[in-house]
Amino acid sequence: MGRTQQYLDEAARYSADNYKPLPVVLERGEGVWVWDVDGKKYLDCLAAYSAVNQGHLHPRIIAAAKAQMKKLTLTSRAFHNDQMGPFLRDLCEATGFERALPMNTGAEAVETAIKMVRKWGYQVKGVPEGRAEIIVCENNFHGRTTTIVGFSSEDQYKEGFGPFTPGFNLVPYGDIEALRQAITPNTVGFLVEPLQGEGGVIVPPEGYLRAAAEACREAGVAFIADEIQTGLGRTGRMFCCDWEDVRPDVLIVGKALGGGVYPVSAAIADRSFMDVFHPGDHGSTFGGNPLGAAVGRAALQVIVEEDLSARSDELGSWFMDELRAIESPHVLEVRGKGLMIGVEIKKESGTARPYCEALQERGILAKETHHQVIRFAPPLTIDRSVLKSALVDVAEVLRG
Ligand code: IF1
Repeated sequence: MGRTQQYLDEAARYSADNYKPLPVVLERGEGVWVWDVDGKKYLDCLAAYSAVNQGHLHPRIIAAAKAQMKKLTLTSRAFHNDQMGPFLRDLCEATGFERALPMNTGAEAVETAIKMVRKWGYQVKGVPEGRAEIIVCENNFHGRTTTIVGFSSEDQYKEGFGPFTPGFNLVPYGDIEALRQAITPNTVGFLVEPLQGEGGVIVPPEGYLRAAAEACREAGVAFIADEIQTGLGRTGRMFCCDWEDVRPDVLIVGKALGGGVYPVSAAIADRSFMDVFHPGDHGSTFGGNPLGAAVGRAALQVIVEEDLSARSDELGSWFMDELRAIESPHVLEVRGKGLMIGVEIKKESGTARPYCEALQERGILAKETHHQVIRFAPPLTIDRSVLKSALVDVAEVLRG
């Protein structure tokens, strides 16, 4: 184990016990590769849960970060800076919306969207003060704040953290009738992942997003797309909603918006929603800071100019076909979109964790989600040749 064990012991001694990482200690990354402290090389098939779509240390993003670090990194929003405006212009142009509110983590952008549609509900839709309802889906994952975990259907995410924020109703994911039934005159929003990541890489039925957006439009309910994990090329389109030509009322982005270098997120909407915010209503110390803005611009440019969505679409569908062709007694289903892929292990074959540990032994880092699913989500810059050679190991592990 060499130096690895030292680091594992130190983390065990000093870190809160809030994760169960694979026993690998990484010290360097480049592109789709990462190296541990003992010099072992791994193919990164998690990409920090889709926060590293552009690959580790993308030269353009690092260069932008280094250049900005020599100038100015943080002013707070008490003053303007010369990076935020250009970043938000690029972000609005890339997404086709009028305005963006920059935050840092995904959860902060989700909270921003919740506050936005509630205030819109009261001030524009006319919902009685304090009565706003937001519909969310079972198996959702939108972050870890107490408001957000309060509407999770995963007991562990809630246990011991109450009391929770009222005004959220759960419906089954993918069930359009259930959504229609759940809408009341006080419903202000429907918050949904266009493809559920943490929930186990759950792809909704074809047409669900379109029908849900239509139901929301008919009822004057904001369709809020959480594209923090599915966005920015991950599923083979710029945004997963693009697969069904759905334009959400509120778009939430994060993770890869920071290019794997810096936390950058945003809630994005037209003025009809965004203009409920007035000076002092909402914000954060780091939101819109010049370093994050410079990094965010470069991160966006890389996704657009290297056409990472097309790579994800082409390589993802090929990789899923190859995974499906593996004759394995343990695989129940291969599913996903683009390079957001889940391989579900049959319960009689145990959980996904041992398969991830076996992959680690072979130099492939993948992570299980919801016990039974191995998630494959490498950086979108990956070459087919690298996926092809990884398939040999994946096939052997799955046939094991
Ligand atoms: C953890 C999960 C993934 C997200 C979506 C909002 C957020 C996330 C769709 C919040 C964050 C991260 C959080 C991290 C592990 C990872 C994760 F397993 F937790 F659910 F990706 F699937 N919306 N997902 O996926 O963004 O505040 O973290 O920046 O909390 O363990 P954040």
